[in-house]
Amino acid sequence: MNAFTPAELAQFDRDGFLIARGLVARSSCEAMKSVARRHLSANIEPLEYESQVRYPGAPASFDAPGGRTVRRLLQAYARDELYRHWATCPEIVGRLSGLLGPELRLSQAHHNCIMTKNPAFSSATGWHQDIRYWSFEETQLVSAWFALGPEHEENGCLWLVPGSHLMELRPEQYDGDLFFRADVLPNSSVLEAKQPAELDEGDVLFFHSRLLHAAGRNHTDLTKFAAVFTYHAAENRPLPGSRSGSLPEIDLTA
Ligand SMILES: O=C(O)CCC(=O)C(=O)O
Repeated sequence: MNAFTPAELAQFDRDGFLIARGLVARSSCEAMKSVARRHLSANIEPLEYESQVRYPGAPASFDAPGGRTVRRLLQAYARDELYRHWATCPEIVGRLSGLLGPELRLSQAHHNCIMTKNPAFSSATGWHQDIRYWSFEETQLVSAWFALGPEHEENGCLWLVPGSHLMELRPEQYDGDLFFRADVLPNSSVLEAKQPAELDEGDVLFFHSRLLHAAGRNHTDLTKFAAVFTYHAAENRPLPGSRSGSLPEIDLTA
């Protein structure tokens, strides 16, 4: 069944995320990673480098140590049929319809990438809510994070604060780059509830665009790969003239 149960939908409403275990077959994960490795070795643009992410501790320039390490293969939807297939397949769209309604759109402007976390160099991602960087009429968007291999603390998995998508957070709780400050009260007590999103190959994490999340560095010998796509209801339109509205949306209405 390509749908969340009523209990799972209630869990998403409460926690702001859900993990669908084993949704993608191992062979498909391996095929998606092969495409990513091919695009990495051929340097197929558009790419985002560690020196461009502006995360705390990221290299300041291309020529700084780690500066030329690829962090994201951007525009995944346009890169390969395999990515298009998984971004729009019934297993994903059916579940998203329960969260966002039947008239779905995939945003090509946000996420829509293969996240790569390189063992030789990777910066940590600070606490943030994706919606603070995006411009839509409403804050109701959901991202699907496909683990293309195991994700755990050692290789830099995501950390989540359950229920934070429902919190009213004030502008002064963020720094100038819109990261949620971890070092000040009351933020530090909000972050006490954090938990790692440990995933196995083929698991898909669905999370709300207001959910506070962060991620660590990769301390293992293997690159970590994840495919990530963002969705919203057709009626929740990107604001004209914003980055969110800068690329055509993909209509997934059944
Ligand atoms: O670096 C990571 O693994 C997390 C990235 C992330 O949270 C984001 O792009 O919103």
